[in-house]
Amino acid sequence: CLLLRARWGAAGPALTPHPAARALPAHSSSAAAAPARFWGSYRPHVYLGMKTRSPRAPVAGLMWLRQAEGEARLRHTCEQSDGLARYGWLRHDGLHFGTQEIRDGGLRLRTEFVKRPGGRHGGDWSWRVAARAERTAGTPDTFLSMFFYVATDGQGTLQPLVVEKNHLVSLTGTTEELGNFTITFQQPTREDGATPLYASYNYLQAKAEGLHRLSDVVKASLSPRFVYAPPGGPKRRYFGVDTYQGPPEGREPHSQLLVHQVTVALPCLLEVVFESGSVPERAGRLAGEVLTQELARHTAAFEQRFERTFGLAQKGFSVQEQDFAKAAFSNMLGGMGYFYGHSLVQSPHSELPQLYPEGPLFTAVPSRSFFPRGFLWDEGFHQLLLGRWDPALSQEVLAHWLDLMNVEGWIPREQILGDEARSKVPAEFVVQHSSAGNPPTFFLVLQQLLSQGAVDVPYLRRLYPRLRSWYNWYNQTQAGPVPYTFRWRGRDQDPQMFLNPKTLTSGLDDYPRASHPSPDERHLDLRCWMALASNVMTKVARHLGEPGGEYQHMAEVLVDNQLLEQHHWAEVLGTFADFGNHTQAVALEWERPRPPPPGQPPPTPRLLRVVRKPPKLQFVGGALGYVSLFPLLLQLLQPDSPRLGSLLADMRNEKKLWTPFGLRSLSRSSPFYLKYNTEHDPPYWRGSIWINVNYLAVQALHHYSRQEGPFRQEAAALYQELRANLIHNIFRQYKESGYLWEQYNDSTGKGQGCYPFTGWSALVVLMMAEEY
Ligand code: 6A9
Repeated sequence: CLLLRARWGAAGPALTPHPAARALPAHSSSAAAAPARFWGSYRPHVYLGMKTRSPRAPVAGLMWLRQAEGEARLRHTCEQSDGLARYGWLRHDGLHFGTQEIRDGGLRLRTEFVKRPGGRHGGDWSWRVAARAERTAGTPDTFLSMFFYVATDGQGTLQPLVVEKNHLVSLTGTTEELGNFTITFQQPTREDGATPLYASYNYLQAKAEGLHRLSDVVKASLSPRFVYAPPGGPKRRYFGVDTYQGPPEGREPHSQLLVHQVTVALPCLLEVVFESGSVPERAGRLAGEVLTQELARHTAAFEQRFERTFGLAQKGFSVQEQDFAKAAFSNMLGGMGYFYGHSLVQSPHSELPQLYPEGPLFTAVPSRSFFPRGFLWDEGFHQLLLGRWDPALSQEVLAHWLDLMNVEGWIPREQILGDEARSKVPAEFVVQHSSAGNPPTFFLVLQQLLSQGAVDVPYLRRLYPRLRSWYNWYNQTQAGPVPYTFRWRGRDQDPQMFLNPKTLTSGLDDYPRASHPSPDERHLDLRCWMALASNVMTKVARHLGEPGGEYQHMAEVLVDNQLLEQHHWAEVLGTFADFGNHTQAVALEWERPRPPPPGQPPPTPRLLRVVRKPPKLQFVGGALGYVSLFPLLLQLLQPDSPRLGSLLADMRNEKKLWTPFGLRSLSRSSPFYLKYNTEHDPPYWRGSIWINVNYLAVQALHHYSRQEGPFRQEAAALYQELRANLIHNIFRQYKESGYLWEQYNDSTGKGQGCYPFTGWSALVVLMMAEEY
């Protein structure tokens, strides 16, 4: 309904694109300009899918159904509620191939793809899907349906070639950017790839409202009237795609959908071959033995490049640990998506949310199931990992993000572009506010790329005007009450509804801040981010031979340890802290409802905040945790600063931040530790272990262990211990649960929040490699 209410209006500044030339030249993602990246597994939200990097790309995908279960549980989009024991890319090089393993109950799927360059439209690719039943006692004699589909997204045509009524053997198609192509569904075989396998076929041709409705269309068309009758075997009924009535009246069909359903006994092997019409000549079809060889060749190259890049074998990690690291890395890279569409933006100049200018985004995503879309500060961390593997890729991602900037220098924090992305997000979370920031972690990426010597000057020159505006946006709109201090805008309204009003923009959501949001606040983490930003802008300006005096000045002031202490060192608390209108004497209590007027039902009681002692301007007590560590995390403290010693002590203290699994987000001694924020809002950044911040900690400890100073030994010891704890626990959780997680429990180390959550946790690879 938000979408319906959105309307085009006089485009205020919030909706006006940034005037600088785009960081990405026009058509830079096209098949002509970047053929090697044209096709990819750029649909992270489905278990297996491919599309091209174009606005209205046709898509290919896989669904499956375990027929023996007797009910229609169709698998398609990555859903936690599917309860899969594991899934994720085990190997993926971002360009040529990927290998994924999926375990669904007793079913084991191996999905692989390989691309082959050629022609003018991004070349060919093939899929191989091998399925088998795990040999565990009690596994029913499974037979399985796999649904391979191709769908258009508002442009292009598909022509099926159907034999024997129901058997789609191939299809031809045409789209704007692919020209003509053919897709062939190879005969199913046993796992050896040679012995043909009996199969039943079903076929569906349908119109769908859009790509976000494909599961619905297939589900709605399923009928149990089909019979699978292998020679000599029992006859069994199964669900097959049958007919589809079409979208509800009045909804324009946007997608043309073709589905090839194959029903087979396990084990089996299926291949799908995409051939581009402009490939002049082929040295044999990319299937069977040829496909096997190509997979082997790319896998071998991956293994070598991984070791060259991260050196984990050389560091003595076991094969099992290396496999874990390869899976973490591959799922990050293989989980990249290409999105296209509008954000929905609320600006102070308009009454209702409005459509932001349309644009593309090529980005990694935090989680293929729960958050399959771009998040600004998450992405900086993702690219710290991917930039080691492929700096050109990270530069392209950065450019995509910066091209989403408006004239004010703002970039929306959460990118929900296109119908598929939007269909995964509850309406109240869709709207982005043009006054809302998020930590500018792309400066971490730039810093790293610069130190790798991996940034080319023309690229940086195109980025520069946008970087300047971005920097200015933070500097001006998030300025604090006193010069050289900063304040996150957009804290929760209605403070009485929360134990502590959240600060979503900081990325640390419910981390405790001043109890009473006010313009007097100074936020320590933001100040430290600005020090980093100023420092990197200085380097960028220098690299380009541009005058960077203003940045250098800011960098010097913000890194000045005396001024930092003046603004943020709380002597009474013995730590760095935020400053604001604050009281620690707050609690949530049930409202005592007033007796209702006669004949009326009693009102539902609400849980409200009571303030036992009035707030006053002071340093924010009771909040020791990640925020307090920021001057250390971003390496602003001088190596001989006594404050460094005290932060190290707080870190190592088990009553405060230390756990055997990593640093907890909030001190165990804080009154907010593991506290609910409302009746329904469980603690988030109030104790659990988050890997992005732990990565910064490990990186900073490594830095301080190499600086002459009184705390060098201590930093070195903590570095070793913290690194080992994090690696061991994330590895153990992966082994036990099959996944990387959003966060980890600070008393058990168990993964929690959503899964698989590769973003952030995959930084474990850099910790293993000791690449900082
Ligand atoms: C909720 C509802 C299925 C919260 O990883 C992304 C972000 C981080 O940037 C942030 O620091 N996560 C962290 O505190 C997840 C945020 C999800 C908000 C939208 C939509 C889910 O729909």
